[in-house]
Amino acid sequence: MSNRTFTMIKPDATGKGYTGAILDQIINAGFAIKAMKWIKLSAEQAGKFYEIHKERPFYGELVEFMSSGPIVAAILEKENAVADFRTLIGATNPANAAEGTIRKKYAASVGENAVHGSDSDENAVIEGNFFFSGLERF
Ligand code: RTP
Ligand code: MG
Repeated sequence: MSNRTFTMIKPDATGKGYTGAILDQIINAGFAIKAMKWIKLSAEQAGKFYEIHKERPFYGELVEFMSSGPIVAAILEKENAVADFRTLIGATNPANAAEGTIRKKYAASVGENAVHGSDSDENAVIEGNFFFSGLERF
């Protein structure tokens, strides 16, 4: 069990002005920010990040959405980071997300669901390496 995960605040949430509130909730839940950047992905970059989903029916929509506006990408540290962060963000579909979770509070739909959280320790490392060089993290 690793102590790091990777997150993105997605374009729906940055566009609605929720970035500060979401970062606040993440920090208040005990996660330390070990790297962070504000960037806009090209469709090609978003497609590469989500390559694992390329056979899924929503892939095209997902790539278009994730390249539609700025995102915040970050590496987070906490004990049991991957599982605890997924609990903090709630179910993929905000309609099914628990009360108080980030997706319940800030997400509009299953497609535009405010935040990403890595689903395994292995993917947390892969995803963090996609966005950050060794110089940009500690
Ligand atoms: P994420 O990777 O963003 O943290 O979300 P997740 O693990 O909860 O969900 P995942 O199955 O990995 O799906 C990745 C993202 O694809 C979009 N999606 N759209 N239209 C749909 O039915 C659908 N299903 C998934 C969501 O933005 C989801 O977060
Ligand atoms: Mg996922």
